[in-house]
Amino acid sequence: MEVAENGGPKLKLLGRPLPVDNVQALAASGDPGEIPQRYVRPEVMSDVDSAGADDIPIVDLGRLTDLVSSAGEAAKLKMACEEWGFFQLINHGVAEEVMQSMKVDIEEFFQQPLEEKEAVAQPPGSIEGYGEAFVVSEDQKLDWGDMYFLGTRPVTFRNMGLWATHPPTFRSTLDKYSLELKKVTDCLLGAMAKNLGMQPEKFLDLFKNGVQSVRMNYYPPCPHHADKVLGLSPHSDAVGLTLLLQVNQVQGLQIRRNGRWIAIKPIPGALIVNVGDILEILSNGRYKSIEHRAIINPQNERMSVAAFHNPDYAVMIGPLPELVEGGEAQYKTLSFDRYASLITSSKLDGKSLLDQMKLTN
Ligand SMILES: O=C(O)CCC(=O)C(=O)O
Repeated sequence: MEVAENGGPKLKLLGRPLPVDNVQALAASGDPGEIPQRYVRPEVMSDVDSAGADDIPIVDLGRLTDLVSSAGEAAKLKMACEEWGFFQLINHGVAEEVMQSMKVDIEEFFQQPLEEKEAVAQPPGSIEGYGEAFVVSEDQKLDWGDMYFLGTRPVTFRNMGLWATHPPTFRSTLDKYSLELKKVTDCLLGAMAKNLGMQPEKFLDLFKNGVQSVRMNYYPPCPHHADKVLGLSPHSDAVGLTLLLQVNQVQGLQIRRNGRWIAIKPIPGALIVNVGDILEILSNGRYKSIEHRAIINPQNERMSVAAFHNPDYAVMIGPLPELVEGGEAQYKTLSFDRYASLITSSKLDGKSLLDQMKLTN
């Protein structure tokens, strides 16, 4: 286990990016009619399904935790995790002020001049801080977006030198937001455990001291070539559970379903939840971690905040014995360290990490 500057165990870093141009600055300064070839992705408009978005499941957390309505809502959650891997979570109980402050502070952070944001730039070889993710080779295609990635929980994992001091409320806002999302995540994990036929406490224990990290995404508009660039390449999340906040009302998230890309239309105030690779593995494939990507709007910037939740680093990443049920394990079992090292040098590339974990290969 690596040790951080503050003495706590060090955040496992997902990818060690090579330095590339800042996309917000590039979009603001370059000739909008011309974009560097490294951003041009001919595949963006293939396999797009313009219908389908309205079918995405909606789960009501208030109903899920209410004795009278919980059975019906749990059935919706089960269907969402087994058949979609994605759902919108309404009535989640996170106070409107907490959500609103997070949105305002992150907008203000990204609006600062580049030099100010670079005060919290990724140190060389680290994904934490402001910069880009998953750039691992000099000739790889690049995403039309910047990000600001921080470890948020447990608090001993925080690298406070990389927590912005402007806007001045940023640190306390992120602290409150991360705590609220951890509570929502625990609630969902408890309900998922019941749906899987497990003791909620046993399942929650796996995640009790797990790391939460937050990725704040900024996607500049691309007036002439929005149909040729991608804000975030197709990937499934290598983590346990992700909760995504749409910062402004510009759409861009798409999920891959039946071979087609379908758009998610965020419900105002909802959180978008997705099952990550680790939950797919722990559940021995009963829950699905789905590929998704972010597309770019020609006129408007877009921002989102993804909060990733992982099990404790001491937990072995593999199918839980009680969920193999005398059948066959579909995935390998690895220590968290070995699992993290599979991720470390791989760029976002469809489901390649899960494919490496599958035993049927
Ligand atoms: O911006 C989005 O909608 C998607 C973000 C995402 O998938 C991520 O940060 O991993």
